[in-house]
Amino acid sequence: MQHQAMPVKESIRTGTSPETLAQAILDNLYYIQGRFPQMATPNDWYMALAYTVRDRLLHDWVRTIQAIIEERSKVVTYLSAEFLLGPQLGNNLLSLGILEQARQAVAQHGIDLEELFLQEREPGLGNGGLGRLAACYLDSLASLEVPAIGYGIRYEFGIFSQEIRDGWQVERTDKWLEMGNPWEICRPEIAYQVGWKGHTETYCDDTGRQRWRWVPGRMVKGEAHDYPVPGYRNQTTNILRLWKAEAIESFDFEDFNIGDYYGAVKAKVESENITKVLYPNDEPVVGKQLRLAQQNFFVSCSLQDMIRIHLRRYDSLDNFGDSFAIQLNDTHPALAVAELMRLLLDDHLYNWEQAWEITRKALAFTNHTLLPEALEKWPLTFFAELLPRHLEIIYEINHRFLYEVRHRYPLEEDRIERLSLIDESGSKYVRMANLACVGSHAINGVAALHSDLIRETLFKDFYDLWPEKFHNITNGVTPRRFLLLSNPALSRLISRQIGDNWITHLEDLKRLEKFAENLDFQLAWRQVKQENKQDLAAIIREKTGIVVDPAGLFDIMVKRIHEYKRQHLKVLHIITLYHRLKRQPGLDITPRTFIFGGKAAPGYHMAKLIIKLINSVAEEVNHDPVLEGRLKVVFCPDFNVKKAQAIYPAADLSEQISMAGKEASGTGNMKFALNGALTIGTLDGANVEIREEVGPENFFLFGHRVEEVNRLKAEGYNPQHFFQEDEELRAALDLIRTGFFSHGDRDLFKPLVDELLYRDTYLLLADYRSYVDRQEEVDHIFRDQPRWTRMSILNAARMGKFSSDRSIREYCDTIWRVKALA
Ligand code: NBG
Repeated sequence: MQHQAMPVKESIRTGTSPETLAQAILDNLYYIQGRFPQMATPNDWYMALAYTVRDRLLHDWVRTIQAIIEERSKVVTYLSAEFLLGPQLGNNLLSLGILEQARQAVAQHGIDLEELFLQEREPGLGNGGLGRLAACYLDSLASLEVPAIGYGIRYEFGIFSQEIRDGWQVERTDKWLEMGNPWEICRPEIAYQVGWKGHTETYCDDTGRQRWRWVPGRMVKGEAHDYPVPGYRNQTTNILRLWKAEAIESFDFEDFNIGDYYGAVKAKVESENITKVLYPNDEPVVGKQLRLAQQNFFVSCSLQDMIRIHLRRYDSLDNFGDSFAIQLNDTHPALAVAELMRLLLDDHLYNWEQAWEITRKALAFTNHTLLPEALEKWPLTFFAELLPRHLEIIYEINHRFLYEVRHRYPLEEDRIERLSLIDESGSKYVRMANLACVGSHAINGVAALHSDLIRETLFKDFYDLWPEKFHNITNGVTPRRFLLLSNPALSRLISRQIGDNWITHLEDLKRLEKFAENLDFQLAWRQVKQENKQDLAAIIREKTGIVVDPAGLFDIMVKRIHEYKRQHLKVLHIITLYHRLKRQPGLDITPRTFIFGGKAAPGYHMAKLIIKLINSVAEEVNHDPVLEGRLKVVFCPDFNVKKAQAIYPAADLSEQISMAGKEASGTGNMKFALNGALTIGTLDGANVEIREEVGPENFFLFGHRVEEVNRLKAEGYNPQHFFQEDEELRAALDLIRTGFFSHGDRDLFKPLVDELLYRDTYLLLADYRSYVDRQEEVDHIFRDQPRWTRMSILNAARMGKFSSDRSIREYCDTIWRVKALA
């Protein structure tokens, strides 16, 4: 043993020097993983490091929780069925400010930190934008030192992982917990019972008042699993609390005693199924019992938990609405309106008026979609079967609400029908969005255009009633994960130029503007982009075998596959360029790599066909010798947060090409621009504000705007008109139609081509010409590298508004009435 004097001895659990970390890692390897270094697998080392990081987070966590309880500050609770967290290790190291120390510490054991990053299985507990937004908001809440709890579901299987076989998407279950999960802390003592099915009864309470009681047919237990959510270098750590369903008794002993062993276990399995799997649709599907059970489950656990916390701080629930600001992330947690009423009325014996006041004061609602088909509604029959007491409460809310409406708008039966919480137009449904609107004190959209459109269309009747309830809060993304962590080279360059205050005050990036023309800075900027493109090219080669040239333009479209997002418009552009080169091989065009990524809902056939089309076009284009490699098409399989972090930094061009009026906001658009990509896009969602911020001269705009889309549709839009008029468009569609990309099979893509030729719901044909022409300009400007670089720098420099810190500040000021400490 060596006996060297150490200057000040750091605690092995909290110390942050490379030496202490190295020792702590060894300790955890030994005492948690039960391994010697000689025997340890990369996963063992990853786990040992992760536990080392977790120890340091817990230290801050305990302090934060004490502060919440003792200072009685108002707590924000974000209710969301999805949190798309992405890998935790890198982000947590950055938040603690010990990334470099950790690198050195593992190096002392002969290990490369990057290798350990690769071990991590990301918690993919979300579908796309909505779930990732929730994760960005948790990051900002902690970074702004706002006490907050995220409440959600601990799915055993997150979003499926995607494989491509013969060009088609194949789904595989995401066994993210398989290798253990070092980040979560299971808290069996924080558990609540949740009922479903059964019947309701009335009785008289001690004061002689009539009361209701729900006698559930089934009960399940929700157990808390906590994740630390650290703020950026500020010693604040908030909580993400995810609920796991557990059977209350392991066995039904009665069944067991009469010998029905399997029957007894079945009930246990059924209860635990509630949190088995995330529904892989980015838009809701009607009629899935289990999904309603999931929503009820996590909403009830979360509200019971808030009530427990509240009663530790105060004697009564009278001021519940002052101690929690509860945000409903879309309609998935909208049952909270009925459940909070139920808890207050039935369990805590409030009268209706008091309970209603408390409920409305506490709840606020964010809408995330304009697609009318995506508005969640539940068939009345099975709602009644699953949640009989909630339905009674919803009827009562509706009764009182419609009474008010009738008073204001006598004889307007149409309006009343539209506002009703129950859809009675055909088969009956419970309308979750209406429930959320009535039960909340605030309703917001997620980008300026989207908020205008919900006022004018989706929720017009509610807006007429309560204009003061409506707000806009434009989405944002966290600069910590999406610049600092995922683009370290650009971050270093920026910080060298303007200091590192931008990490928590993104508007500081403005100071880069004055270097936009500086040739040295431009050169360095380009070099970083080039290296990022090389890194992505290496990943593409490894995952797909396709070799791409990082010198060409990287033109990227990554997001869920959906017709309204129009990945197939991008394909029509690629086919057009291909066709031009086939006819004129000598044509001088800018070499481009087109990169796609994104998952299709497993039951969404058209979206899956679009993936097949992309891969079929790739096969032809990538192998055609006439092109001499000038065009390459890549479908990057299994787009997730980890891949996203490598993709955004490598983009030259960001594709944001949805039909105007359909994309609520988009957040990928912000992540691209923040990393210096230029956008080609329609006036949709947050594109409108991005263009305003970066300046129209630094944004490639195309396509019909919302009013024009509406006009076209009102006039009886006919895609044939555009098809006949435009020779290149005809050629592109004909190549698909005649089986050129499907080995002569004319049927394969027929559903897709027919949709475009005879309906074209999302106006691809109407926007095609302006899109292709704008792309010409992109080609042109890309050749002028100083000009392109200048535009790229200005894009990044003007992204300050799109930090999720700004969004969270706005929520705090206008909706939650909570003070951000930082
Ligand atoms: C999505 C929208 C996006 C938006 C995110 C986050 C749903 C239901 N909506 O445009 O499609 O950026 O929400 O607000 O997933």
